[in-house]
Amino acid sequence: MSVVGIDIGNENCVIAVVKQRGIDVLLNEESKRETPAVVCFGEKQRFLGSAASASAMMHPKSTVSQVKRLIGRRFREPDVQKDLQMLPFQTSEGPDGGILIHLSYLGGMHTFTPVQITAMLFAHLREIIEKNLEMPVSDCVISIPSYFTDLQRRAYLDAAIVAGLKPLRLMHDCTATALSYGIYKTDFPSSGPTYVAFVDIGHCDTQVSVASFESGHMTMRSHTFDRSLGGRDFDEVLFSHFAAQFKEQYRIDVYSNVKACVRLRAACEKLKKVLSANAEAPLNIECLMDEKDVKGFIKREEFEMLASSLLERIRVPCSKALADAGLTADMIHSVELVGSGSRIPAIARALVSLFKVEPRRTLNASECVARGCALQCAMLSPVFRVREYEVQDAIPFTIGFCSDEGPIGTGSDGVLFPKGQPIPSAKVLTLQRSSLFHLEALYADPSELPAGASPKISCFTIGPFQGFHSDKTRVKVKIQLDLHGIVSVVSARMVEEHGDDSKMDPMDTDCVTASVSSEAAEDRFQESMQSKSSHATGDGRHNKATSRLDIPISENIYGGMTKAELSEAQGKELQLAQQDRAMEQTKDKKNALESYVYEMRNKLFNTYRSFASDQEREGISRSLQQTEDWLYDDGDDETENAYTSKLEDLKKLVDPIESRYKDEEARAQATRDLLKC
Ligand code: ATP
Ligand code: K
Ligand code: MG
Repeated sequence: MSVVGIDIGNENCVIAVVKQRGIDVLLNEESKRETPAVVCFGEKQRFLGSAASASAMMHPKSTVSQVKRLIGRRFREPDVQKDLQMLPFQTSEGPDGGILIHLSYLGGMHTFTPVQITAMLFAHLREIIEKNLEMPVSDCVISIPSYFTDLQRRAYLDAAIVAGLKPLRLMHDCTATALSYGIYKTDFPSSGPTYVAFVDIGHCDTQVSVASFESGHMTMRSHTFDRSLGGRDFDEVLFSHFAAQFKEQYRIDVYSNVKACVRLRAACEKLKKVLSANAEAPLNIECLMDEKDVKGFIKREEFEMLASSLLERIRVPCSKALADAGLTADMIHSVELVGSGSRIPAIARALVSLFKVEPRRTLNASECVARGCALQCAMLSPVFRVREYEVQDAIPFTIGFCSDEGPIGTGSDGVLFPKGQPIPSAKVLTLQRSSLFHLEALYADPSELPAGASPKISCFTIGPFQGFHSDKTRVKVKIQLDLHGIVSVVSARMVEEHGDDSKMDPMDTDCVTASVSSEAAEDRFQESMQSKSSHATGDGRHNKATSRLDIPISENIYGGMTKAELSEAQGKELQLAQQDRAMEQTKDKKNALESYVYEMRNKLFNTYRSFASDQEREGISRSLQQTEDWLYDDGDDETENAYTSKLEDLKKLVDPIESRYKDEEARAQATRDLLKC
């Protein structure tokens, strides 16, 4: 069984696996530790990861990046519209309000959802893992931003499932980072918890969490974020600066040209990285547009000035993380800075003034999330033994429930799982109902949500059922917040205690939480159900007996995929993967033919020279030349069969000569052996 952690970023993906001797980060086909989170569609085939970013410039409109920004979101959200303006591919609103991506592929227009594109990335990563480990892989832990909504979590799971993965847990980025920090640290003071702030600045976002560590145990105290503040926004500052400058200086409007935009953005990202290590940097792009070469130059101070409002904004989620955790800066033991977006030197300076300590970089900034996920996967895997360590995570948004009769929950406001509620958790509600009813899950405090996110989560239909009597029957409903941070109604049961007229509180709730294992919560729920009814027997002589009946539940996830859509997507992904493989095979066959031509031409005039007659040599030479010409002409783009049969034809000509040579070799060897004895 595999023990894998996967971090799909907006820019880079990282895969970590736990092996007997420790955690390894896997290398992709280019021997890189990070794989670009890019999918590119060519005329003939799909390119994934490194291959996709290599072909991006050739097919700018058919290259999809930053799909994590789009998954599980609605087309009309203002933030989505802003993102789409920066992305070169074409999109539209789907029938469910989601996003559809349109691009040209295999000579026609194709439409994909963000879930499908994400699944392609997952499938690519799975292939890298399987090549590395030389075995099939499904179990894994996958990182997600803490601010992902219920729908985004479900969409991510769907994408993983389409790709044939089985996520044991979706884990918040900062929780994974905190785990890879805490599990190795043994020097925490024994008295009281140690508070550490984690600041993760990625390509598109900033996430901050405060965790508390005690020996053998960590608890996430807060999760805060700025969903639209990452490395990309610093690139954008440079982009607008140079776009304006070039308009003035060269009279070109890059905004009017997709390819020029893509190229200038890429150059600005490079420039930003150079500025992290140098006081100034040049920008040169040949033939950016209208056949004009452009040149620019910027000093680090000027960049920092242009980016000053961004630097200021980084402090906002940081102070909020402290406040949400109920701490002040002086109570923080240390600040750990991760995510490659944080490599801009001015960022660390902005944080010092807030936390009053120099942020540290103890962790590997680009790998800690994937490593933490791999560790968590090992902890959840039955085959691996990991040091006893408890991870207690918390949900970032308050979840409430409504029924047809109004809000339900522990308070009057319908809150069931307040922000900070441990993951996983379960609650049992006791309601008085006589027939089918609905329960609606929602985010009870929309002000906590990222701007534009819908507070509606899902609707559960409990029933149909017929109460035990004409008036209301007690219905126990179990609501679960699972390890992924996804909420659902998992069971509903009519319960009646005969001969007991003690009144039950209609809002009676039992709460069960657990830190890592979902089974624990499940077991304790079963226990609490049993202990509640332990006095009941089926024996009629007792004046208390319990009847129970399970009620069917159906769920409607707003904007989610149906089972049918999911399996259609699986089928489609298999078909696309097959197409890619066929294309790869064709390329392999073409390469084989090409190298055979070169190899034989060489051998014909060297190794095989004395084994072929002049006439044979001339004939073969001619065939080799013809094949080469064909390869550069009509044969440039042929079927796998065409290449194979050409190769066979050539082999028929060369084989007699090759076998003469081999016979001679064998004879010579025999002679040598004879002489030896
Ligand atoms: P996200 O977390 O938003 O999903 P991600 O995990 O892919 O994205 P990272 O790989 O952590 O993001 O960071 C990518 C960002 O880091 C990019 O914007 C990139 O330009 C930036 N970056 C990388 N190296 C440097 C550097 N030396 N100086 C400044 N920025 C850098
Ligand atoms: K990453
Ligand atoms: Mg990241």
